[in-house]
Amino acid sequence: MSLPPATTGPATAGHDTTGHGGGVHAAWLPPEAFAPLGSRRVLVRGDGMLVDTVFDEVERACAGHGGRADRTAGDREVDLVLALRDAGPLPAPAAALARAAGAGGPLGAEGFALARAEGVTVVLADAPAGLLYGLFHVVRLGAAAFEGDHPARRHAPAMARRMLDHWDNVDVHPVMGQVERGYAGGSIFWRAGAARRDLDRVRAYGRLLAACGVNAISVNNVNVHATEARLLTGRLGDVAELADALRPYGVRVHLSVTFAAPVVLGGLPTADPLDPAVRAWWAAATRQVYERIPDFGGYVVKADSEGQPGPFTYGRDHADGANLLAEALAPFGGVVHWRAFVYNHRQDWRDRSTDRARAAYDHFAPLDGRFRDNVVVQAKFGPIDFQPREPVSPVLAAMPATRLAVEFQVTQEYTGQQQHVCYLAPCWSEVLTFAPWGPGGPTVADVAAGSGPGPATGGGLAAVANVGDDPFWTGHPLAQANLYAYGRLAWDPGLDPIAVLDEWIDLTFPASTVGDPALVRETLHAVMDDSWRTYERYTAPLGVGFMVSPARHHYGPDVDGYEYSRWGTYHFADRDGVGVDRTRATGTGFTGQYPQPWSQVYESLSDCPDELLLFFHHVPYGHVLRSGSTVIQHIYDTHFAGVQQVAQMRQRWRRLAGVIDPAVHARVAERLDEQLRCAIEWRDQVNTYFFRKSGVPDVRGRAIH
Ligand code: GCV
Repeated sequence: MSLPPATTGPATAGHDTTGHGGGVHAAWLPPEAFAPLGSRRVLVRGDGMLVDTVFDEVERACAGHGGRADRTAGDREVDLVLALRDAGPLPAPAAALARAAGAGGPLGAEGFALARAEGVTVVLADAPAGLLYGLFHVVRLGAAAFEGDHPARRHAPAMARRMLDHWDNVDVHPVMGQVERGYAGGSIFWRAGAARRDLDRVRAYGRLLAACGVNAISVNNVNVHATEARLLTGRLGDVAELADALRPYGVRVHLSVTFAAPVVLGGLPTADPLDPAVRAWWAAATRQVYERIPDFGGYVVKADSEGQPGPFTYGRDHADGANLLAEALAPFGGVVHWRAFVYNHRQDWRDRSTDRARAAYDHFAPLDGRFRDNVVVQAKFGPIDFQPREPVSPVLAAMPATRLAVEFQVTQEYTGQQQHVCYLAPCWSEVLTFAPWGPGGPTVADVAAGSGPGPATGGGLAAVANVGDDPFWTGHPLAQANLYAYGRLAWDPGLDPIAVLDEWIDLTFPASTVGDPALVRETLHAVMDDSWRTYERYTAPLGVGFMVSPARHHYGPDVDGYEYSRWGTYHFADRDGVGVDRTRATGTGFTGQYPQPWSQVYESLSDCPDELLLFFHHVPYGHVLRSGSTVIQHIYDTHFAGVQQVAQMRQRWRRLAGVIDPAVHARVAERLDEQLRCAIEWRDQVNTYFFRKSGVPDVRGRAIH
């Protein structure tokens, strides 16, 4: 197998605006990150495609850093052994260490154990994927992997499936472009109706994904248009090529399909899920997919949502629809990810009874227990739509007999569109560690992992991807950290997001490549640690959400942008107050979708957490928050503070000039200028809007227009 370029190789021709002299930024796998491993004597033992990948990685690292890579056990001394448990005898003392590491039962399909004693580090796995993850763990540990003794420690992913959904279109969509909600250039898979066939780049992507723990991707947009529909049949070869490129990194390919496929591709008069001809069509189409891609992951479906076809057309429900596809996939071990993002997007803003937040629960909770085992109901983390702050979706606590996946958005649609620094791992960590049945009980991560209160196996995590053909992968170089952190939290949701950021910093900015490693670390923490909360401060206040500009595709402020639109109404501000009454007592009743204690906490004006107050309650501007501030003063204060923080971020970043790669520095500096401009616009529009509505002056007398 040939490895993708380490950092700036031939695959990247035409992408070079990085100043690296040849291509795509290496992200968290620069050659220098392999120095500790590559300068050692390494033995790789075992067979299989992924073990070959491990060996190739080791061989290349050793070639670059003076070490030695072996595949056969001899009498030669070794520093590191990466071995499958059944790979045959190992040299002492690795053999004894491997016995210790392996004690305690099977390590699983992706797990590994690591131990170190007498100057030898051993990574042991039962299956090739485990060895691959073990290798990248050693890379992450860096020099520490070869220092002192390490008692045997077992590692295994919390979630079996750790997936990224690309919203990439094959054709350039007239409104949404090549990548829907893409902020990093074009697609790495498709260009203007054709497969790009830049398979080196795809392999490099697979390698990055394996190194952070992602093991599945869906390669096209959930809004499936005419050309994209054909990926399932006539253009399956394009998907197979991607699957071939990603397989050596343990990444399985999934496909978004249209529910209307039997009609639009098969020429049938109906796509009714209970129609025998429709079932036969899906069975045959799916069989052909598996003939071509034997390890195909399955389908992703957005049905009866924002204009996509679905079972409602035939008077059927989502369980009927999902089970149809699941039945076709079952013989091959595939799964269908059926999205719970279903709501009425043709609402009348005058109608106060319709609440978009209620929709997913209202549609799906009654169907609990009706889905086949290989259906994963995929719910966005919050009840609305990836806002910077939302409560956890009540669907996640309402379907104990259904496999549930939590969906995040790594692409920053509502969080600054990769123009703004917004490190999202703290947000995801809050969601994953949230306990829907009360503190101390099972968490959202437990539900996704299958260790929640119900009998269902977990559906894992899914997230909308943020990469494109941009030389930095993600447009904003610091947005790479979001992709890395997503994979790491899917592997272990208990990780501290700031510790994950440290991992990313160590890998992406190895000490040997920067002028002042301590300054780099300190600056990146100063700029990134709190950047999600900073973003929250200068945008929509107190959980109200959605004050974004529709005209600019959800970028920048427009307080009333969605207030009178068919997509839903979000803040209800008038001269007296602001917020959405979602209580049972006087509002839409949404609080009743939560189990206790949250149902009561959110219902109660005094117990509701400040950051979600306006999501659940309509309150007067003078309402005193738990923080002691009034709502109106909080709006003013946070907006002034948010802008100040962005100005400080920009100031801090300037100190890295000449210390890090100039291309990275310049790109981030340019985006921080834009972030400051945009934050000022947010501050002034939001503050002015609420000042004009309420007539309440800022107690600190700052400029409001
Ligand atoms: C792919 C939001 C986005 C849409 C997206 C949709 C979804 O509404 O703005 O672009 O469509 O979510 O998640 O399906």
